[in-house]
Amino acid sequence: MQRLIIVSNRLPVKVQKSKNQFGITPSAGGLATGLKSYHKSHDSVWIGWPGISVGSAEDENTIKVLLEKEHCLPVFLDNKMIENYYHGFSNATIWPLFHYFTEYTIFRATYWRAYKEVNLLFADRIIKHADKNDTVWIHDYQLMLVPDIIKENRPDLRVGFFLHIPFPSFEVFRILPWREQILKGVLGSDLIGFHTYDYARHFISSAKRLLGFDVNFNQIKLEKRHVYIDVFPMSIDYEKFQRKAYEIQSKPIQERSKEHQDIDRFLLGSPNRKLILSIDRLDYTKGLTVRLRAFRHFLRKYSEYREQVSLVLLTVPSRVEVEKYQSLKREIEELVGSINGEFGTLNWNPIIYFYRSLPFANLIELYSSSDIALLTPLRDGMNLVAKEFIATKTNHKGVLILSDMTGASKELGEAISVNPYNIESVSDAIYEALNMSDEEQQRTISIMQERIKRYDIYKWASEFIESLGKTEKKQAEYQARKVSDDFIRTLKSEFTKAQSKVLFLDYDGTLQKFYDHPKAAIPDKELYEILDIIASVQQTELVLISGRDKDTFNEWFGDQNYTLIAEHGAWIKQREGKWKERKSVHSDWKENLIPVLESYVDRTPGSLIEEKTHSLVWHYRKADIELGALRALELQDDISNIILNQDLEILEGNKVIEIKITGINKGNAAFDYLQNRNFDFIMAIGDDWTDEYLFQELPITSYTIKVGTDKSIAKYYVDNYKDVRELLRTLTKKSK
Ligand code: GDG
Repeated sequence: MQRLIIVSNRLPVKVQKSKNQFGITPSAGGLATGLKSYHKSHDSVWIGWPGISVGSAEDENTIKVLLEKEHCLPVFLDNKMIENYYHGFSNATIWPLFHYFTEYTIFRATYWRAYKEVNLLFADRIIKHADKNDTVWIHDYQLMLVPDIIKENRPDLRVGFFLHIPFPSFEVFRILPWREQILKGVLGSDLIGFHTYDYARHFISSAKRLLGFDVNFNQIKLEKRHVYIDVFPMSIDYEKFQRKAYEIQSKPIQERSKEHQDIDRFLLGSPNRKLILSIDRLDYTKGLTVRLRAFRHFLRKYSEYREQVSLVLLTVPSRVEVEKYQSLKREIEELVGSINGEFGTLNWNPIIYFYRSLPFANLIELYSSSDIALLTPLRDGMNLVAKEFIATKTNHKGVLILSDMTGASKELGEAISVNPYNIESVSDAIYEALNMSDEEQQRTISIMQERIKRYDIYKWASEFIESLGKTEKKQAEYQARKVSDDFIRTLKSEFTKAQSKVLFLDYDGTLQKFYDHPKAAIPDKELYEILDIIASVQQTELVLISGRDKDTFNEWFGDQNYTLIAEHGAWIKQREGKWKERKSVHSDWKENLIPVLESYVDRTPGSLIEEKTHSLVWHYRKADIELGALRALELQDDISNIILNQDLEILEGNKVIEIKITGINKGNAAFDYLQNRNFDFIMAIGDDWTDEYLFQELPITSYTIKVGTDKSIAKYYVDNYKDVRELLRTLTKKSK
């Protein structure tokens, strides 16, 4: 049975030591809750750091046994690793950079080394533990190298990755000195999930620009497989929050907790009292100081609300070892003191400040008693607090003020949306929230509740796992047609047996790799050797069939013993023969088109024009990848009008746009070639879609092979030009 292996930096349970005894308590975190049902039903295991450093093997063993009952497997980290991998690379490099706090980002080689080391440790634990074909779901920014290590060592495992924080724009991501390694690490996955479309498109853009991969909608095309990118906005256990809110509110006042009674007493202290709630981990990304300044501005601007409104500021201790977090705490406390000092009275504190974590029940009491939630992070991957606040509003009364820099703002469009940096607009939003009619509150809360209820944490988890399953089916289709050792053996035996054989081979991308400039793709010694051997086999015709111009082809292969078909079939040179034009044409049409193409070269740095007898080609392989693709579309649109009624057509190749005479393609060139000849072995290999014409025209019994992972009508696939060379070499190798 396929199992699910969940991997995150921290396990869903906490290990603690008291009175020399280890004990475990479940963690109430969203991820742990959401995956609980999977964790139980799929005989799954959760791999992660138990949150405690122990010195002895004996202690480690005790913890291991304790965790086994919870289906958890610990990865033990020593203090040095925690310092450099966790506080260092994860929280002082990736965390600030991915949240756009470049000025807080620390780049240190020791951090990077520890990150690699710990990622290897996690991967090693997974690899050793996983059974064949298990599914592995890796979480978050601490483990971005793990997917690739797993894929390299255990290609049988299905790997999913989810990033819980934002993925920054390419312009920010490119700052990271280890950017390529991080991207490559994550791309080891079959499916990569993000909270929002923006994060997904930033990731895709970085993969395209930094690693040069082609992208088709939400698929990144790696050489050997496709990686799927999708959006799964994480949610909460809606029922759990709502149930607890009902339970708390239905209790008679005298039976409520002491904290809840304190809140009740405070609200009843004055007839129109309102409570604004702010809950976050104490983190600079949450925008706590700007939020406090906005609240101060509100009290100054709308002074009639003094003594009517209090802000409950719950900040949860986080990363207390990091200096930045300590100084932020001091700054917040100074601001709270200064605001309370400026406006407070004997009966009223504008800000009620807590620096601690509250038990779940107290948290729900706060949510359900508050009138407004003021959540204004400067950047936040999602922000689950916003969804939790909405879920507890059982009477449909309450207003959410939400920063438009959070992932949650994409889903909660009915909230009052603010730019957290704009103090004036945040303070006006507080005013607007205080004056919102009951009907409007009811309307907006109900809509948001419906949405969160429908796509709750269980749905989120199951959608991800389901999508991961689907990626496997798509990959399987390609893998099933991949050239295998068995197939090569059959091919070789058919080739040897055959009396009369022909091989149609494309050049660029098939026999040779792509270069920035087409002229640079000169055939190398190894290639000549392979081709010469094939051409020398008795009763064998080798046909190089390419979009290349005839002069270049002639220069490279004119003296060789092969047939050459150039310019997609416009020219043919039989072996030892002369070049013949298959369709003679005038070339006046080029005069009109060259200036158009030149204007594209001027506006697209790195692009260039190539002139062939029957066509004009605009190459953009060296141009900025996104600008090139955009201009390619623009160019096709521009030219389609000019070439109307001119017997011309547009071909879109691999990073090229070619305008050529119609009625000529590799398919009809090969078809003509086969006329009046009798071959009992036909093979064709090609990499781009101009080769599809060729595959299509060949007799059904031919062996057609596609290079790369794109869709094709060819019967078989190989990964790259190196595999093609290897295949050709094997075909002609003498059997021992
Ligand atoms: C990261 C991303 C993304 C808070 N105070 C108490 C308490 N909490 C709970 C809340 C909520 C969770 O902590 C906080 O989640 P957030 O989503 O708001 O923020 P991060 O911790 O920064 O989480 C974030 C998230 O991952 C998930 O992908 O949304 O963007 O930064 O569940 O309820 N829980 C208890 N007492 C408290 O005092 N019991």
